[in-house]
Order: sequence, then structure tokens, then C-alpha cells
Amino acid sequence: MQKTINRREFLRGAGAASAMLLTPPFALLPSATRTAHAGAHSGPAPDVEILLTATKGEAPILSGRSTAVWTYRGKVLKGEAGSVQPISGSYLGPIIRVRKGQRVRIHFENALAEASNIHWHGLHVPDDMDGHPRHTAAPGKRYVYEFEIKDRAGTYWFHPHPHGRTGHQVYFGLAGLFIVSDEEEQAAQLPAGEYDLPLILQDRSFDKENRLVFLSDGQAGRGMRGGGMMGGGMMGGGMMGMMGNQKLPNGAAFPVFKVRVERREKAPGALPKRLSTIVRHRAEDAVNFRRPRVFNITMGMMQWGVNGRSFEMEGVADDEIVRLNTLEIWEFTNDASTGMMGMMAHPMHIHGLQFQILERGVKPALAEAVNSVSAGYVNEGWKDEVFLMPGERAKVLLAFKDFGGLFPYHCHMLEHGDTGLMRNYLVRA
Ligand SMILES: [Cu+2]
Repeated sequence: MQKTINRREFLRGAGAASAMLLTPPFALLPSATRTAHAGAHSGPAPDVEILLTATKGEAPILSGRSTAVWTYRGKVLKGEAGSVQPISGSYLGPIIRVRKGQRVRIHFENALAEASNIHWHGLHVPDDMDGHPRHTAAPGKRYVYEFEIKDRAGTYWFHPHPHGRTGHQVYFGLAGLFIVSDEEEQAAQLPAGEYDLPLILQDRSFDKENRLVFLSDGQAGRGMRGGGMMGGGMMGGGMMGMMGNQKLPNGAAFPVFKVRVERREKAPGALPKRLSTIVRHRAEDAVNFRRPRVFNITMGMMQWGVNGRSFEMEGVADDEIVRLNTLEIWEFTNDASTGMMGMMAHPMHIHGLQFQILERGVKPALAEAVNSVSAGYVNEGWKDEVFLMPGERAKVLLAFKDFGGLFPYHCHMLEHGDTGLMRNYLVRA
């Protein structure tokens, strides 16, 4: 699987980068095009209007035969042409680029043969704009998303979220970056253009005909490898990772991606000392400071769940209801995944907001596995996921503001979410 590639191939392989070099990010589109759907929403007119179609296609991923994929095609209907950057030759993308404060309207068109929708991962949007599994577009139908960009500059992303099919749809290519810029970022004058390469790492298996193979090693096996998030060698517990046809022992180092800078034509300029100022929530301000909510990841009857309950489309339990305009502490524990089912890590993702990690702990007997990866943890800053190794627990601080409604929280190994490791929480006004 290891091969050396030159810069041109790097840019193509990195996918996200090549289009960026070709397309000025904020070139102006002269005219605005309205669609029949415009005006369906109240409120101010959008600054950016995009048509995003999920469809089947082909992509030249490996040498030889191209690969059948599922992909998004994007088109700017109104606003700057650079709001949508296609990535030629990749199934990923397009990259959507917007600025904080902008109002965006995205017409999602489902040209697939099954229901789909779009979740804006990491973004703070109302619950009916969030891509909850209860809001999908049937084949041939549309769903119109409209929201204001309230989040700070950052690299967010979007992907489908229909229950039971999220892992499959994302595996075959439906995902793109959603990059937000703001004044704070622009003031930092970060290296841009060819010095700013969005990079996405994915874990995919192919058969001899270059076709993508989903769940080739079974539900648990694919889940272990995390649909792209985890290297095979990260897990403790005697599981074996795979890379190509090579078996790697746990903890083995293997090259994923090498970058060699051959020549620097011009200096990108000095980096600022500080990129951003992060104001931390105060744990003492949490309404449940003395008794945090605890969400235990559970496995019963071969079914994932949280506190013994699996996903219900509209279902929410009493201990999953929070109040708008409050700060809370939630604690996630990953104790279920230390037994017969093998050692499994779960990255827990909470929709609708960004949170802060307050503290982490681990069962002493399992500390070794955590220590093998914890140097890679970044606990500072704003999060949309918290990664939990087997036996690990984490407390997070969440502020519920602006939007009431029903939002999912779930394991972001998408096959786990699809098979029950997902629940709703309700923000009550
Ligand atoms: Cu999981």
C-alpha cells in the first residue's frame, strides 16, 4: 500500500487541495439565480445559495479501472463562485466555503435510490436544519437547509445521516468539507492558497476490480477500524489490524502519509503566536455541577446502546432532556467495550453544539491501552467529539443556547451509530 508520490499526485490524492489551487476562493459570481424554492423560508434572503445533489458516479481512485462511488455535486445558485469548490478526480467534496454571519440556503437534491439527508457536522444550527435521521429526502426529492453561520472559523464537514445507512453512504463517498472563515481568522493572516491544504484520511478496502468493499470483515471488524478514523493498530485486546494484505500487530507504526517539501518558492510569512482565544466554560456554573448526567455506552443482546437504550427515531428519555440557556456536565463512560465483544473505542459526537472536555479518567487495569494513544489527544479547545478508549470516561461541558429541539448524540464510528449507539437529547425552552 505504501508508495511514493510527487507533489502533483499529492495534491490530487489529497483531493481537497487541487481544486483550491485552481479556483480562487472568493471569485465573484456576477448574477444571482433564484430557484422555485426561494421564498419558502421566512427571514432575510440568503447570502449564499447552493444546489447539492447526492448521486452515483465514478472516481479514479486507484490506478486502472475507476471506482463506482456515491458523491455530491455542488452548484452555486447565488453568491460567490468560490462558495463551492469541486474536487476533480475525488469522490469527496465539494468543499463549501462560507463566512461567519452569512446566511446559507442549501437545496439538497437526492438522486440516490434510497433516502438521504445532510448533517452539518460541528455546526450550531436549528434541529430541523441539522440532518436528524427523522428529516430525510426520499429518492428524487429535495430538502432545503437554511441557516446562519454562527460558528467560528474552522474546518467542519457534512455527510448523510439517514438511520441505519449513514455508514454505508459515507463509506461510498458522500462527505465534504465545510470551511468557515471569520474576522478573527483573517486578522491572523495565516498562510493561504497553496500553503493551506485540507487533508482527509480515510480507511477503505477495494477488491481486485477496484470496487469499494463495505463490511468485508464484518460489522465489528469494520467498526474496529472506524470507517476511516482509526488505524488498525490502535486497539488493545489482541485484535489484529490490517493494512492491505499485511497483518500488523497492535501498536505497530506504519506510514500513512509522507510529505516532503522540496523547495520553498516564497516564504508564507510568520505565524501568529496565538491563533485564537478560547474562553472556557466554568464547571461550577453547570446546573448539574454536583450530579453530572452519566451516559454509559452499553452492549446488550448484541445491540449497542446508551444506558441500555438503543436509538429511537423520536424517542427521548427523561434523563436526556435539558433546558435551553443552561450549562451542563455530561459524563460518557466506555466500560461496556472491555468485555467479550472485544476492546472498542468510541468517538462520541454531540449534534447541535461545540463542547469542552473537562476531565478524563480510565480504569487502572486498562490504562496501558489509553497511554498508547493519549499523546495524540487534544483536550483543549472546542469539540464536536470526544474519543473514548476501552475503560475510559470523560466529562464534558455543554452550553445549550439559541435553539430548542431534538438533536442526536452518538458514536461516530458510523456503523455503531447505525446499529443503535445513538440517542436523542431534547433541548426544552
Ligand atoms: Cu462506537
